[in-house]
Amino acid sequence: MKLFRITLLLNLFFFIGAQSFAQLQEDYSVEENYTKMEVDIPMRDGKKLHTTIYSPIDTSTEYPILMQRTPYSSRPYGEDQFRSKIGPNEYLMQQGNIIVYQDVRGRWMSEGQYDNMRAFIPNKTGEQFDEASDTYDTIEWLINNVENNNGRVGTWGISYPGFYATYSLLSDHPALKAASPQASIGDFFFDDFHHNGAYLLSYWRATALFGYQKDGPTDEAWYNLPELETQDQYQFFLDAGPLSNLDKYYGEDNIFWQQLKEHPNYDEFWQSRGIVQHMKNIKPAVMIVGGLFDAEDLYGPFNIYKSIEEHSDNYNSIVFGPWSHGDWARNEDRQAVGNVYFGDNISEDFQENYETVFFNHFLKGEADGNNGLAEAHMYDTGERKWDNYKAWPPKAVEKRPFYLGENENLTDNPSDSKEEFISDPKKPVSYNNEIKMVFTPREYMTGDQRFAARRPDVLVFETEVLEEDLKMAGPIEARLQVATTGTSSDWVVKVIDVYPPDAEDYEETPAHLKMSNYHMMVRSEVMRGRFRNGFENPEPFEPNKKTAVNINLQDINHTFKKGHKLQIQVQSTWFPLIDLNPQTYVPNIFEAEEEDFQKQTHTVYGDSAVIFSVLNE
Ligand code: PG9
Repeated sequence: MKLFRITLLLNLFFFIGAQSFAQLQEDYSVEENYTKMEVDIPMRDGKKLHTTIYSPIDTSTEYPILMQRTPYSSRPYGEDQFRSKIGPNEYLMQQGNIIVYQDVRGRWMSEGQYDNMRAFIPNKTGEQFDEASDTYDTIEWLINNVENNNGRVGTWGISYPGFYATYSLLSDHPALKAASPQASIGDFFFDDFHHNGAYLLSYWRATALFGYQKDGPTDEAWYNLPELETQDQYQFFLDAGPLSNLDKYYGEDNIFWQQLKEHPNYDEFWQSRGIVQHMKNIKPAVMIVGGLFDAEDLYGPFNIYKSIEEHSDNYNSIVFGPWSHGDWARNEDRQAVGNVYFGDNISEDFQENYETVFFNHFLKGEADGNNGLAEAHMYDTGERKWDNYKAWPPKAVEKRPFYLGENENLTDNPSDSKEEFISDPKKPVSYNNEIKMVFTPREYMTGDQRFAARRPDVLVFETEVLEEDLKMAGPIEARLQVATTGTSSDWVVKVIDVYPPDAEDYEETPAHLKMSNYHMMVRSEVMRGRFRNGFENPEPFEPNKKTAVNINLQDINHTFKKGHKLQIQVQSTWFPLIDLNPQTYVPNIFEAEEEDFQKQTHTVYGDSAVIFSVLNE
């Protein structure tokens, strides 16, 4: 009984503790509340990694260590230079934690050679290293050299830093008690630079960030993004023609550009750099975070969570909100993605009542998993409210096929109808309806798809106006039956929520647009057809032969409201989000010639289906 009372009091203390920070101190200063130290920590092979340590000035108690390892720099450098905000969020910053940032091997002020998505080496010996051993060696040094630490370490990071947080789970350091990989890259063949084998041309400029090796520790950027003659991204890449014409911007010294060109298939180069397949027997507590409209890393968060769930019995949880890449770490009052508004203070609520509770529980508290948080905290992006599930995907779903029927209807049964369109690489379907040059794509994830629906080379299938809510929770599986007059083709499936005619505009709705009849993208994905039977060994199509092409679209948690319509669009170009498929089979599209790019006629048959996970509440 006594233990129960103590536990109750402790939980009450943390509940009060958390509430006492409900009001953040507006004028909080990192410099007035933290000291800063910069050290070069030696790894087992002797290379030193530059590490910045912020420690609370109040030394009356001990603190856990919260660490982020990053390729994007732990600046500002200099022990008298302070970040304005540190840590995963301002609640954890103001409550007091030891916050550590480290430049990963080969980046910025750290020594060594950089390797994109460095491959994990199981059973390392001697001086063999990877990001797991670098994490282990760093934690070992911190625990033994940083004053006032309580012996518990957490890691966090968004995107590439999220990848290193995921990697930290493989360090096997006993002090690592919690990790929150957020929008973690899982595999560059399915996140960021490729989707199902299609190269994301929209990432081409970002190749500069990761392609060049620096000579030694530096606090100045050693790379530049290519300066282009236009801000019209569609026209720039259309005029550029075959990918080989882009070589003039990146020389042999851009190692990553060479790697992209030399490895068009899912070969050992990419497979060895994926992290998902290593997520087994994980021990630290994990909270995976992602954005349901994250254009960069969706494959990673969902598949890392599912792999841990399948292969480990640790505390493993998932949070997906109505966010674009990294929105949950910002403090916008109104949460919107592109033209679509979802609600107020959604990120701050997550930071205070989820992220802070997770880390406090495992790094300062009981660490028994009884923290009141859900296994799966998933935002319904149609209903605009949070759902808490005991499992993700939820068990109570029915796999319901919607067939691509005649007269552009979604039907409950297959038909022997078929729809044809001409796919012309010289006039590809744009992936968005904007004219600008982007570093990486973002707004299209909720973008209006009416501009595409009105093109003859985009097939549109939709339900009648829904007479009741239709809730989808989980993955979407497109099972297409197609043909082409060519020998190569890409297939894009887009899932769209068609708003009613009386839908109201949001503050975010631009003057040229009306939310009336808005065709909101909910989920989309491409399959480079040559990989339809496997990503390692591409295969041509046989002209005019009916062929199965399956596409797994990432999970959703979305209610198509009564009065809305569910719409599916199918197309074969998506430019310049992805590169152009010549539609003539060539061994490597990075080496395709101008004459390989041919207009072809594609066919979609009426026994094609998109299978949704319909939640029967
Ligand atoms: N995953 C994101 C990214 C990787 C590579 C190039 C551009 C973006 C990120 O780390 O933000």
